[in-house]
Amino acid sequence: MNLNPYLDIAPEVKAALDAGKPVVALESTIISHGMPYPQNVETALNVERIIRENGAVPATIAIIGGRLKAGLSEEEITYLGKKGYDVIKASRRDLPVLVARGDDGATTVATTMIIAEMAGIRVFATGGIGGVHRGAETTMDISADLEELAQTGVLVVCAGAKSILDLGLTLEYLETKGVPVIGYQTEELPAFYTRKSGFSVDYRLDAPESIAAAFRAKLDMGLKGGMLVTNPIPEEYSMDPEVINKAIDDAVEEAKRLGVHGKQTTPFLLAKIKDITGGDSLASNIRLVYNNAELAAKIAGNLAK
Ligand code: PSU
Ligand code: MN
Repeated sequence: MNLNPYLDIAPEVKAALDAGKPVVALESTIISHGMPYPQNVETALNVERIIRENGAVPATIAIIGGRLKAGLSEEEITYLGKKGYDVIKASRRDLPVLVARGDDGATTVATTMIIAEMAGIRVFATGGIGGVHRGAETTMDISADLEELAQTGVLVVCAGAKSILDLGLTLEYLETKGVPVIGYQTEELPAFYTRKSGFSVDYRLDAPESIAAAFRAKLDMGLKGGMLVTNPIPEEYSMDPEVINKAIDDAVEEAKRLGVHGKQTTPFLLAKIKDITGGDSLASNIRLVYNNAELAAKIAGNLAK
């Protein structure tokens, strides 16, 4: 099973996969670049606990000392959380050099999907994916996450897309690439901090079983690529749309003014939004990740049946 010479699957994860038990992959850029220390480490460990409570085995993914890791220890998660921005944010294009020079890397959605697939893990929970940025018609800033969803067979549970992205263009891109966008108990694409965006998902599915069945069909047909499941933030943790949209607009404006670009854009915007909202956005972000972990574990449980 573990055929890739660069891949280390943690013993617990390997045992679960060999036994056909449910496993849920988790990314590490959300730890190093998505949240500040110590909330990042606390959240990452809680997410693992929630996945266990819902009957699956968590596999947090990262690159450590040039090794592709599927399943991290608490020490490794703490290490990445403390190192923060000093860990290289690793998307698909970063893998060759980081592995060859024995470096550490925090995996984005794209890289987590790649390593999950290598390990044989089919379900992945996160907060938000990268997408087509606002202004992409001139900057060409389109996340490699979208191309990965087009080609790698992993189901990703997220809380929709936040309006640091152009939601309309992100959906168009996913449509072109043949990626199904599923709304869990919703017809409307959730907007991360809020439950509504004004955009429609492709299909509303109301049960983890139905989502697992759709993904199973995709795998069985040999259709390349993943599936995006969008899960609205629970009402009680969602933010006032006016407050959060103003914060996002201001953050995007500031990024433009400072000339922030490339891989710095998403982490810059997340940190700025957190500052502007006085930490309220971070609290919501943490809650929606927990909510996604629970749903992903249930989907993985059904997929393993
Ligand atoms: N959105 C979030 N939190 C995150 C990210 C996105 O709400 O932590 C991270 C994820 O790791 C995602 C990456 O894969 O940012 C996208 O970066 P880019 O846009 O540079 O591809
Ligand atoms: Mn980008």
